[in-house]
Amino acid sequence: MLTQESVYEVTQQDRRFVGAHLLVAIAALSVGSLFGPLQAFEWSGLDLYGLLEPIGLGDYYKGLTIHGVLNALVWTTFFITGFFTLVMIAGLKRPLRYPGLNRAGFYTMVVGLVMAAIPILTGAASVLYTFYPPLQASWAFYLGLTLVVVGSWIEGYGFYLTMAEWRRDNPHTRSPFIVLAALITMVMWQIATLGIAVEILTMLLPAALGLIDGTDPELGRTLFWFTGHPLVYFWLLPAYLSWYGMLPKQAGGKLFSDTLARLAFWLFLLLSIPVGFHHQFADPGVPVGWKYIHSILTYGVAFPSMLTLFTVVASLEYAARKRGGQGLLGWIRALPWGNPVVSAQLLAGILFMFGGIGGITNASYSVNLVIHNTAWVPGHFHLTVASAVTLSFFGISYWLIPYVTGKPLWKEKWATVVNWTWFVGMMIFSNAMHVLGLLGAPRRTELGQAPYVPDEWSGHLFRMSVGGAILLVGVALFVVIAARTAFQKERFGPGEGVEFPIAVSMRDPQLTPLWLDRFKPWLIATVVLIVVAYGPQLFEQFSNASFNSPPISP
Ligand code: HAS
Ligand code: CU
Repeated sequence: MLTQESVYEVTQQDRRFVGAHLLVAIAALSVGSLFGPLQAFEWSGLDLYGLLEPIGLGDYYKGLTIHGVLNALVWTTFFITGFFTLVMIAGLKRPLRYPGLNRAGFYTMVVGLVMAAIPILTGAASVLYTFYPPLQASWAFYLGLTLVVVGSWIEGYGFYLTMAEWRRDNPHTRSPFIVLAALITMVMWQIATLGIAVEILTMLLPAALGLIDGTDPELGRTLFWFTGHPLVYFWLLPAYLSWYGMLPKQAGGKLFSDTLARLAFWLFLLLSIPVGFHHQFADPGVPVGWKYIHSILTYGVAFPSMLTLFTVVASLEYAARKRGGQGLLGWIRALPWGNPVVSAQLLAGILFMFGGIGGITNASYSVNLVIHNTAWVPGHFHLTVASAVTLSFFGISYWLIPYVTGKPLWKEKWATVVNWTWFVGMMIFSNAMHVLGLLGAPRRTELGQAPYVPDEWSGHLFRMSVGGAILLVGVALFVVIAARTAFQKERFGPGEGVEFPIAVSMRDPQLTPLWLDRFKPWLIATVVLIVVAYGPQLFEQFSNASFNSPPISP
């Protein structure tokens, strides 16, 4: 039966709206990525910051802030909200319920970005992407970040209202997996960001405006990591959405289990937030019992990633065997490696296996004390946010940009080169950083001129800068491909174009249990678990809060 819904065509206006998100995201990535290699070079003794002195960008911490904020926060948030907008429209086969609301959300994010960028560029916010108090930035930085978050909330409300209307029209149908995945991610994000909302509104902004004399660094860190850990799943889950809901189709197969895919996303809603103390194992102000509880829960939140490893690899194996692949592992060669959309996600997944092992290592209280605040940690997060997430987003871009612009991907072969360049560069870079961390090299430090650098480090420091240089080549090529694709004259001819990829599940999703398609039980459990795992400590830290740490403006 051909209903009106099944022939819904995404409008030009919606495509342009999604494209606007991608434009900001990729612009942020291209500026932010310039500052990454500069740090790697500085560490290996080649200080290029001097060259940037005349344009006011010669400061290490300013550069590190630009890199962290633009790459970790802006590239991701704008890409994700844009990608999800299309997932909602194409997944539900209907327009947004209130497009004006989503536009208001997007413009709020843009205003916030500009507001935060000015103090960063003028050196009034060199406080890194974690902006730990008592470091003090300009009020505009905090207000700008707040607006970016509020804008993303507004876009989320637009998604919920669109879903509510679909649900009214389809009371007995299971929601499409990709739509459910996007909504769970947004709900998780909206609960998670309450932490930094409270931190900024009660402490950082009033201190920046001179309304209070100081901050409470311990409470600040607790509130930050309430948001900071789930933030990493806000980045990861859109990549998982693609690995489960799109990659099997792109690889020529089907999703192995719709049920397991949904279960993984619900477990992320449940477990992403009450684990933040694993970033504070070394903080004296948090009692050890609470650290222990969060450590156990961290092993819990690794579980849905293991489910993902199983389900996605099973889907890929099915696809590969359908394409004639054989053998215990030989089938891997039969995957469509020549398709850059696919190879980006496969390579991202392989890098994430190492990133995941590192994460599980970090989560151990005793091992964490060895690697905390060392180069190991940036080694870990470059395998996760800069690989699993960023390389997957590259792969998604290779079909998404053609989809929204109506123009074919510029030089498809070069996109494959980008993927392998990123993979090789990241292998070298992250391995060097992990080793340096084990040798005791501190993170967030200018090492180039440090008197204590032992000779033992120098080979790894050199490898790190070689990896960084390779990564710079990779990202530059990606930006060129994205820009040439979007701004070329050539368009798809009649009958050509990109299809919106939706993987079919091996089993009819209608057979998936209803409790895996309803928010209520999961939301209740999520709130209860947060109250149990965070409530007493938050109460305690608020009761004992003393805003007497004088602000330090770097
Ligand atoms: Fe982490 C620190 C623990 C995952 C990001 N993490 C960080 C920081 C960042 C970050 C940014 O417990 C530093 C923050 C700062 O500035 O201080 N992390 C974990 C654990 C996981 C984990 C247990 N992290 C991530 C992800 C991130 C991310 C994801 C970003 C997106 N992390 C920690 C801890 C710290 C930490 C401590 C504090 C360290 C300290 O002391 O400061 C887990 O979620 C990981 C589970 C993952 C797996 C891997 C499953 C593998 C899959 C691959 C499938 C393969 C495919 C390819 C599809 C178990 C799913 C197949 C290909 C073929 C060819 C067949
Ligand atoms: Cu974490």
